[in-house]
Amino acid sequence: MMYEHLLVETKGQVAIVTINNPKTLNALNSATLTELNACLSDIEQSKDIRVTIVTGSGAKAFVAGADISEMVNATPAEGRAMSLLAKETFSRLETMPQVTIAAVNGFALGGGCELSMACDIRIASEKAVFGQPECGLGILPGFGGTQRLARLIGKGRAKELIFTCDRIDAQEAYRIGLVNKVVPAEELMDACMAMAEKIQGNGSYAIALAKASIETGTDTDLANGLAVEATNFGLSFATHDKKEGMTAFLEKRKAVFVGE
Ligand code: DAK
Repeated sequence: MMYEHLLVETKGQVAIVTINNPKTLNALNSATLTELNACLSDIEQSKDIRVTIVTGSGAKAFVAGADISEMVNATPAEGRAMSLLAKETFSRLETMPQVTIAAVNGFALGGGCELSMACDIRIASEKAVFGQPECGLGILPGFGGTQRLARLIGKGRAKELIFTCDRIDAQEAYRIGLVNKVVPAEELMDACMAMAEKIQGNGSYAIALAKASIETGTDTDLANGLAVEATNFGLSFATHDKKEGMTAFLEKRKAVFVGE
């Protein structure tokens, strides 16, 4: 499928989705969000893709936020429509069975920071810059930032970042737990691919169940989260991969997983 605002490439079982709006530092307008949603929906259906890497085109920006020129004159109804579209798109990153990695190559501001937070894992170039500048524009984070940032780094730090609109560099983002890893800019995609390969070597059905358990569990209390885990754990016992993984261990060989 061809897109106007995205570049999509596959390398083996890894899909690389690049937001490609270079004139606006990859800002997210409605058309881009619509395409991203469609693209993720396709990937979600694919049995061949195990990991999706989301990144931004060029050396400067991951995504510099929602497109301010589109928002400036938007009506409340348009704002709501955009919010619903973004909610669907960002939630898809969390509910799709594939693992999602944000390769944060530069500015990840506002909606860009929020997009990275909707991914399962964030790997940042040392040139990456994070921030939630919305309150400086008279709005608040609206693509999940008030929720996902607080869950990732805690309420106190999330409030500080959102209220001050401070920008932080990759090392600070690492220190506060916003990103998983920081690497030199030129090594970013290799680092993401290396992690994708590690993930690919494990049972993808089990990973999907673990992802779903973590996502559901962090939105509920411990008792319910443990109940979800128990159900999914039981489900994994119905898979070929569970039998293969354990048999391979006992036979001292490498497991050959099929993803079911
Ligand atoms: N939108 C539109 N254009 C943008 C943009 C953006 N977010 N960010 C950059 N650009 C454009 C600039 O206007 C400029 O265009 P030209 O002047 O060349 O035509 C071009 O990209 C290059 O940017 P700069 O000239 O500014 O480059 P600098 O190196 O000087 O600065 C920067 C880079 C990233 C620090 C700066 O561009 C910047 O501060 N950008 C804006 C960052 C920002 O405030 N982002 C947050 C936007 S608020 C919603 C839910 C959520 C949201 C919205 C709606 N609903 C539920 C409806 C989310 C809101 C946000 O994300």
